Amino acid sequence: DAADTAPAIVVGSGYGAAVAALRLGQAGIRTIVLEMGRLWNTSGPDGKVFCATSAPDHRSMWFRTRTEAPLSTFLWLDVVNRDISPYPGVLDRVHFDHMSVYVGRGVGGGSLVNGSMAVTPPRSYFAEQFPTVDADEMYGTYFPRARAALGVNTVDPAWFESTEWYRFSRVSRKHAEKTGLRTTFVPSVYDFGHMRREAAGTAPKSALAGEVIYGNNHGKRSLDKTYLAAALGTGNVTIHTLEKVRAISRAPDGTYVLTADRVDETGRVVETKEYGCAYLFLGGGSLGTTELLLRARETGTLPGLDASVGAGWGTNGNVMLGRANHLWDTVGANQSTMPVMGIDDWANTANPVFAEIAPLPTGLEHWVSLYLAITGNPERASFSYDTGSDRLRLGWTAAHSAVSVAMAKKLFDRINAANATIYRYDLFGSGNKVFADDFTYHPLGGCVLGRATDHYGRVRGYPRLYVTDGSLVPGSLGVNPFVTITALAERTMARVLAEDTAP
Ligand code: FAE
Repeated sequence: DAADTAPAIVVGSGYGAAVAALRLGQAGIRTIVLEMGRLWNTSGPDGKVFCATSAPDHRSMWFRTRTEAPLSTFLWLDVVNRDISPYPGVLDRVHFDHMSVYVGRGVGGGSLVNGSMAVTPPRSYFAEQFPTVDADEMYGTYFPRARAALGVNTVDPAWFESTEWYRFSRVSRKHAEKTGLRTTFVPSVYDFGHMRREAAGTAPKSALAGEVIYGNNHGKRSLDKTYLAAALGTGNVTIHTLEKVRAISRAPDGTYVLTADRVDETGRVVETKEYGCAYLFLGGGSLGTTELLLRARETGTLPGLDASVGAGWGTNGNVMLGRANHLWDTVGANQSTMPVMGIDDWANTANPVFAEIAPLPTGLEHWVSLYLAITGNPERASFSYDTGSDRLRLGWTAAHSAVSVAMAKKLFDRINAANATIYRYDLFGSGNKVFADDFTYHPLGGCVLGRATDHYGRVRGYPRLYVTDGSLVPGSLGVNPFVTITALAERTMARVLAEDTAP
């Protein structure tokens, strides 16, 4: 078969990939996007695109026979997970030896499953993580550009104070204030206008119906509705779904050659395709992009890749935990799935933590305050490529996670002491686990900016090969990552289109 060729190819369709696709399309460059997940635009038997979180079916997870939700138990009962039939579902949990990584699968990548929190990092910490990036330019141009294109909005404070749907946040705020800690509102890409209509009963419920990790049927401005819709609107971008790029090599003329497996809905490979392009943009996310480049280096198809490919990976210090409230501190049976508030103790340089006040929508009062803590864990790990199994191994250890736990514990011990409360022991499996330190929502690094690439995401040693996603971030951001990933991709694309594609 003749290879399918285009001037530009983008691997993946998450944040970094979507920015690349839009800006290439606008520049008049014909672009093919290759995404291993499906397009989420058709209704299932229940009339909905995505399944309910409380009754997950085949659509929930990526080729599984049982769901693997982050909170596995409640009152120690395995009431959360369900048997399902294998299917290219929207949420994947990728297991390494001591760390599991949740990622979105489908057109839109992580935007389909995430909590919509659209946070810009504190400038001083951004500058620390990216010493060679012009912070003036980021905060003056690229962060605002990213927020506008993503459709970031904020909850109306008056509505927040009055609605039952955010009682859980107000209770946690009260406890933080009693501890002498600062809380802050967190912007979102969930449409708060829609959410208020949900609450009023005039729009179909999504955030107020428990929907989030297996997709939102309404209200969320995921990438398929923002960047990717605009990319398709240029007429220059085509998206191929259920195609997983397996290998990258370079032809003698310097163009890139990709091998992609197309799977059907049972996961069977039905076709192996070849693609060719002059410009190749990798947006498969921290795991996806790192895997492609490590395999290319180790199998010798791109042997000149930098030795740092695979290094500089971290979890953004993620730890999840629950606190048990007093009987009078009810958190409400009704909880919006979209977090809008965080406890911000990042300025505490001895123990920086930014803790998202997370919902636990069960439809019942349970007195649990749940948090996703982002800790300033300085530990980093590397990926290696295992030739025998053709898989990545990750050097992250339990000792690395223990650093995140110690930081979260320091903060929440203070909160518990100030409020005479205790932790919940029943949420993360049978072992009375308090701190869920074995998974992350925020995989970052693997092809770090300025190390594996130049300071703009151009892969070292390979002209016209670029990284545009979370693998550029050196393991920690201090806040939820997608706004930063989007803004860095905007910066890369502005530079590349100005300098590398000129005739
Ligand atoms: P990503 O969005 O992961 O996209 C990569 C895409 O590439 C995926 O669609 C893959 O299927 C596809 N892909 C990978 N490998 C291949 C291949 N070989 N061939 C073809 N396609 C491939 O990458 N972040 C926030 O800022 N705020 C939040 O509230 C938030 N909540 C989260 C909640 C959950 C449950 C999860 C899982 C994540 C959350 N995140 C949140 C993290 C955020 O979604 C993540 O940082 C970004 O999605 C990463 O963007 P990338 O462009 O790096």
